[in-house]
Amino acid sequence: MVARGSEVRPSVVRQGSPRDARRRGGRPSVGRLAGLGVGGAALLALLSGCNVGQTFDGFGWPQGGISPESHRMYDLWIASTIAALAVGVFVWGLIFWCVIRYRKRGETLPVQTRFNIPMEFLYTIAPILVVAVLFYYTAIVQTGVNKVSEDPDVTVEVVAFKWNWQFNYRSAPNGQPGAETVASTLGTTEVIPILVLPTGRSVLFEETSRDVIHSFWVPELLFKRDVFPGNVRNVFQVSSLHTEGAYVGRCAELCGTYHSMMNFELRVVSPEEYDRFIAAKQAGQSTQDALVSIGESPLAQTTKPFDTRRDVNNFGNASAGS
Ligand SMILES: [Cu+2]
Repeated sequence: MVARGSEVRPSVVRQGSPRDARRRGGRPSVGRLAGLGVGGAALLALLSGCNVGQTFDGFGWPQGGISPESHRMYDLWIASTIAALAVGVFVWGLIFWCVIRYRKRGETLPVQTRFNIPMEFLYTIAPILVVAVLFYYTAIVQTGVNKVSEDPDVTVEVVAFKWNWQFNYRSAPNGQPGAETVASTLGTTEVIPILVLPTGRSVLFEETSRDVIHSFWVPELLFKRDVFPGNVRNVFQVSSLHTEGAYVGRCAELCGTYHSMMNFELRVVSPEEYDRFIAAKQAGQSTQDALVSIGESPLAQTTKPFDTRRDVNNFGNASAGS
């Protein structure tokens, strides 16, 4: 008679086998080592606290960012990565433990375990718990980052077009009485547009596109939002910017030939300098002159205009003119 798989009970499970002796003898098993690894990683994360991101170079993200929202997203990113690593180390441990512990030793089938209810319950519930915890914190951070107030300190209209940007400083958010553009900065082929913003004030970004879908992205904000043409007006807000400096901005949506060169610069200055910059713009100065008037560099520090390589040869001028 041929025995069914679940009925096979090879001799390896007998009491007093050499393996049992090893187990009792205190030599760490592979499973125990895997457990130690997971515990060690968790302990490392706990001990290192906020520095764990710094230790591992932000796990691929710019470290920290320049707004409270970016800090919250950064912390979520680091915590999620640590959770994923812990699960990964645990699973790798299990895999290697199985590979070594149950490697082929002869022609006898190992114990066939089926319908192990506690085990099946565990590997159904555990992933649901992991996803539920990640979802909970993601929902909290996302809601915070998407929060838009009625009365921001600064409102900027971001206008995207192939392949540049215009920034309109508005007196109030769109739709509110008296909302109008008080100053404007336009990027050109020769000049990178510089978006000047103050520290310590909330900033509302209102986005609109002249042609196709673009995406407004400042890596140091750890945030990007698509810019749509037509009636859709995407908005987002940062509650403050805390570090003065020059930060590159990019388009993060493939929008055409020069998409990769569609850059701008975010220049974060003190509130007093910002007020003087806007006043200078309103007095009729160019963006570059207004920047010089507040002691800032007139041209972008983090990127430069792209070479369009459009000259007479590109258009076959010789033949066109004949
Ligand atoms: Cu674009």
